[in-house]
Amino acid sequence: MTTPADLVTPNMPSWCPGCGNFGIWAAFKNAAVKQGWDNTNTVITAGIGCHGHIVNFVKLTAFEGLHGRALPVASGIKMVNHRLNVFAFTGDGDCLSEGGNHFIHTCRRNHNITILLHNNDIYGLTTGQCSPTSPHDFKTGSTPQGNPDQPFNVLSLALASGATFVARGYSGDINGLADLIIKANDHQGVSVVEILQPCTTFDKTHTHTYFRENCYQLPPDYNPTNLNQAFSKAIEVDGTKLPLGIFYQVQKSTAESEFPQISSHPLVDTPPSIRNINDLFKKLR
Ligand SMILES: Cc1ncc(C[n+]2csc(CCOP(=O)(O)OP(=O)(O)O)c2C)c(N)n1
Ligand code: SF4
Repeated sequence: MTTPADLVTPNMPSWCPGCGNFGIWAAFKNAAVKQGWDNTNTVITAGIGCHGHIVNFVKLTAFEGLHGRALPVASGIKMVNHRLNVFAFTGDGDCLSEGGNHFIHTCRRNHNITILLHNNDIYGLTTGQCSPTSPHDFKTGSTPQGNPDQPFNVLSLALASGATFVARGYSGDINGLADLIIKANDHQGVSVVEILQPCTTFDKTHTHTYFRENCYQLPPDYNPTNLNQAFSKAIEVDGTKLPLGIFYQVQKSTAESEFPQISSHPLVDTPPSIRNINDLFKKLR
């Protein structure tokens, strides 16, 4: 059993007032309490950015990797001990700029990890430059005359890369987001949860009011096993409307189940053995 007190650290969040990271933090902790995630069964990783500070505010075993490296660290942990729940907290800059290559291959390989992609359409920590999800023409510190580039669509990129669970939540809907995080973690395979969040300091357009007015839930009769429909919904252009929920979910073999060395038991349970590898080196020379 995990109680809210078990997750408390001595550090107070350093995020700006109203930042969407507060909602993601609350939703994750609620999910952890509900599911009993603690240091015996769960590890979190993060990249560099305001989002990555979350590792300081949740008392779980954590590793904050280099910029863009939240996902390879998470998949490495899962490969070594697949008994653990592994969450990767990453940002739109972290995951899709420096970490873009890792993102597509983590999805393709179907590592059984949960990716929580904080999408605030901007580089928050470095004071508000354009990110790969900043809209075209968006004015930021690095694009005072408007963003000349087109943004990635996170969900269709995840779908095209082979992710087996693709969802979108909103940081201001704490209960809905906690529920989505639990479903993503229950999924066997890679789960991508794009979380829409405002950066209250550097983006005066995508505010909580904007998200509240424009987000809506996918209808109850939506079929998440249909890839074509998932793509259509992901790229849907209906004014500024943004669907939330599970866009796609199918079952496929995970990366961890594909390796005979670890499919039956975690690598950490394999005792180290000393072998003479001189013959092997001679063969390779
Ligand atoms: C290799 C490298 N390049 C650039 C940086 C500078 N840097 C730190 S955080 C960041 C962007 C973070 O944006 P995002 O991932 O969207 O996170 P946010 O701060 O918005 O949560 C950048 C470019 C860095 N730390 N390392
Ligand atoms: S700069 Fe933006 S993303 Fe970073 S803490 Fe402040 S509001 Fe949040």
